[in-house]
Amino acid sequence: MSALIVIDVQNDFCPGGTLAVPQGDQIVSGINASMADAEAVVLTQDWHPAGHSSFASEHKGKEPYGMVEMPYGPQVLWPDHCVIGSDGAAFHKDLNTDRAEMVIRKGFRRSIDSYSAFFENDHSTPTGLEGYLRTRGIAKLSLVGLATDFCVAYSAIDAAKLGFDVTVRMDLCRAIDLNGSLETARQDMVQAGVTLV
Ligand code: VGL
Ligand code: ZN
Repeated sequence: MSALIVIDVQNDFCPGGTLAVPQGDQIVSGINASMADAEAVVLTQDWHPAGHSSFASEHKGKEPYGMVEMPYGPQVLWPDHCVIGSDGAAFHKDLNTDRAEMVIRKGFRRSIDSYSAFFENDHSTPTGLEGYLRTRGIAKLSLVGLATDFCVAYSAIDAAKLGFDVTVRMDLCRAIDLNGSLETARQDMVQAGVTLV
């Protein structure tokens, strides 16, 4: 069985949001269309408490898109985004959420970021999505959403490492592209055995 995994199609990642991905809203209608022939649909939602440690505003003298060293490794600092319960954390108004059988929220621990839908950025704290998919007999995943080079790529690579058969629909993703991060993500996904179409 297969599933369509829709990553972080939320207001803050769309034009007008605090961490807007260029053209982030342009994939919404295509994503809705791809739900029609999906066997199962899972949505993910970036979901941070106010004062999350990935926010540049929490680090004196640091600017958004700078770097810090966290106990789990290097971490990009972001503008405040997807704060729990805020309009920015809500799904884009045109995203069809009716087909979603599961919504997985991530990044809700203040001290650790979570790009991947499977593990937090320490690469060991699970979100529970793996167990959900396996217990439903889902082995094949198609990933779409935002942002190609962060949450989509991290999710795709973790899924491939876990043994899922993973395809990323690049036409239904958009990237932040920080210092060549899109090309790096592309190479890392291919290296991990992810199919890019
Ligand atoms: C994301 C940066 C911070 C994403 C989430 O959804 O790609 N990027 N939080
Ligand atoms: Zn985030």
